Amino acid sequence: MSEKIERIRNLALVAHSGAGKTSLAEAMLYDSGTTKRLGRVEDGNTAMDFEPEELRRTSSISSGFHQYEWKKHTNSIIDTPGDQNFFSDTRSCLQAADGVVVVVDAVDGIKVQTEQAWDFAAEFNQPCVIFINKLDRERADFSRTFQEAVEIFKPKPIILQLPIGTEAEFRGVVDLISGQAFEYDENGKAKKIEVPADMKEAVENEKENLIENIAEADDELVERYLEGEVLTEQELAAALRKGTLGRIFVPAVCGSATRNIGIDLLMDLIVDALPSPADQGAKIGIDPATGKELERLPDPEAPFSGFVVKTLADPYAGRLTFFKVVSGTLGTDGTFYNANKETKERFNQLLTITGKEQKPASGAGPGAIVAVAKLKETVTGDTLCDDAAKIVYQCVDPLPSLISFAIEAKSKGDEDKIFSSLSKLLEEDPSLKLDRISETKEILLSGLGQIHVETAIEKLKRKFNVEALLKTPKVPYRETIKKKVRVQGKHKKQTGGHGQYGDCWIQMEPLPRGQGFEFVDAIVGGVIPKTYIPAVEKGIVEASQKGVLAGFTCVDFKATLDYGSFHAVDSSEMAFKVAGSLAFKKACEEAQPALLEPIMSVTITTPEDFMGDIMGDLNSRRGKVLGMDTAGRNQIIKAQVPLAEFQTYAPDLRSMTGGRGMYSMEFSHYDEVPSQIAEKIVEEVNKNKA
Ligand SMILES: Nc1nc2c(ncn2[C@@H]2O[C@H](COP(=O)(O)OP(=O)(O)OP(=O)(O)O)[C@@H](O)[C@H]2O)c(=O)[nH]1
Ligand SMILES: [Mg+2]
Repeated sequence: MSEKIERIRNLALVAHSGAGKTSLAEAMLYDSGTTKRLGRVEDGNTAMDFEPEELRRTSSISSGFHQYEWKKHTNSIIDTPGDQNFFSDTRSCLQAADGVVVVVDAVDGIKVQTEQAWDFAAEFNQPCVIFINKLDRERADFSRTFQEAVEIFKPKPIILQLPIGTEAEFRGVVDLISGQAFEYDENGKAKKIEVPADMKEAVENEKENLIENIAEADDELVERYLEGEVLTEQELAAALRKGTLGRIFVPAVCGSATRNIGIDLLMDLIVDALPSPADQGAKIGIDPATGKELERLPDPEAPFSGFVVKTLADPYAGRLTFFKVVSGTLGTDGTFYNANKETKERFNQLLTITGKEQKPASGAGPGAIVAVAKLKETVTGDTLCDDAAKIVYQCVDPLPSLISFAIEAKSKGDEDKIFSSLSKLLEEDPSLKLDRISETKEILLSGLGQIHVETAIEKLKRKFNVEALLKTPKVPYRETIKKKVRVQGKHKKQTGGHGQYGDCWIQMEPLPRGQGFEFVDAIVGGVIPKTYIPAVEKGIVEASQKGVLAGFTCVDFKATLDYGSFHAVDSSEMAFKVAGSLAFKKACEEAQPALLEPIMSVTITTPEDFMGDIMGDLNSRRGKVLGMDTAGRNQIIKAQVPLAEFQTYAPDLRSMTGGRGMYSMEFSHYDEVPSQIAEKIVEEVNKNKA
């Protein structure tokens, strides 16, 4: 393997929204000389946040990519969004990283989203380092924050530095291993200083702890340490790297992104302790021909393979596809095979992404994150490979959606354009979903949160110049019956000439929930000729599309056709269909019709503090709590809640918990609406109809 691969670092920055990832990326790019000025998120001039929707919110909505050189290493930053609304992109792009920098906010502490991002890194088995940020801010607290990290995170964080000064006086750090102290000027330039006298004792103590922790990565080192031997800086550095790569511990450093303090040392740590693509070893895939496992080493001479982590949809420039090269080497143009779509794709220009810009790349080997434009069929999650050495890598699925809105065109006639443009946006963001609901005749746009869906509509307007309106969707209620009845449906018409005659008796009875519809032919003695029996069933099925209560589909009933009569001349399929539908309506009216509503299974994760509020709120939403569990310092509530009460949960939970609560949900079953509420719904629907 070439020397070059060892000099690549692909690092993702993860944390909850506002922890300072974009600011940190900005400082790294500036300190490495990649950019000429230090932008600020508030001023909308950072390298990583540039989409209008990001500038307006002063928050990242999509992962940004950039490179910098540091100590002869090529470092690719992936600045992920920390807002749960955009977490699907965070998780997808994280797959391209070899190591992760978890930014921990020294003021607000560790929010649930930081924990979730930590779990993503664990899912991909990625080595991590921690950057404790915002130490210059009022109410920042280094020890409290580190303690919190130790309580929450596994593998255990170990501290490599101590801060010099607090809040506005924060000005530098002491590196525990070397025992050196650094103070920073306004430009992020470090100056070596004496360790402040009042810190000497703390530095000594922490250093002892640290060496003990680091030595754990290496049995031989532990032994020598216990025998009282002094370990060299080189030995400690090697053990630090080994322990980080092996996910035995997570080294933590500290600083301030916006004051540009400690960033150079973090960049050193990234080079020293985070893996190169070569350290990650072989990646496992599947041979599409045999379904057997295959391995690909990050070898530039091996056949090309890579996987797509992100797609951008541009109405003019077309699609931009971001992928990570796993094996082999690509030239500036060429052809590769999409193993998921089983098709070849051509590209004319390999691109490197530097924030907003794309620059021509001269080639790409293992570990490179690059992009190409205008692929025809490739989407996020696909594997690209050499035609002669096919392989499919398993990529993560988009996160499941949590909230839906009915979508309508603002101007009549724009409907087609909205749907064609939206389907392009869906390529860019596979966690958005578009569904046509037959019960309500609505088109639903679903996403991870209200802000997610609203942002999609903003993008639709900006990128495709078409405006859509979002409405709370209608609940897809259904109807059913609760009693067994037997009725006659008779259709008889004598309008001169040929008449119409159909006569059937049916028994209608409830079926267990979820069983749908069952038809039983119990006719004996040919009282209704065989040819007319399917017509009766058809009449019932068609009529059941509009229930008798409020016109919702009627389900979960059994209709048994047991008797009837016919007329040799006037009977027809049509007449028996009408008879079937008359029988259905009559039966429903007599069989105690009831309204059904969809019930969702939900799992809510929240810090303990908000439990009371959340339980009270669930109660007011007619929720049934099924169980509670503790996960670390979070509580997990499992409940079932009617969809009708849960459609706006995403923003409500956000405001109830200050963004610290999270939930997931999926459809569970249909259940009867309590009668008082059902009455109101029926009244409302029938009023609107009138
Ligand atoms: N005082 C101080 N402010 C900081 C620091 N780092 C970030 N900030 C501020 O915190 C806010 C959020 O910073 P961002 O860099 O946008 O945070 P982020 O993690 O990228 O957030 P998302 O993109 O929403 O996930 C901005 O107003 C920054 O100026 C810091 O070290 N010190
Ligand atoms: Mg950001």
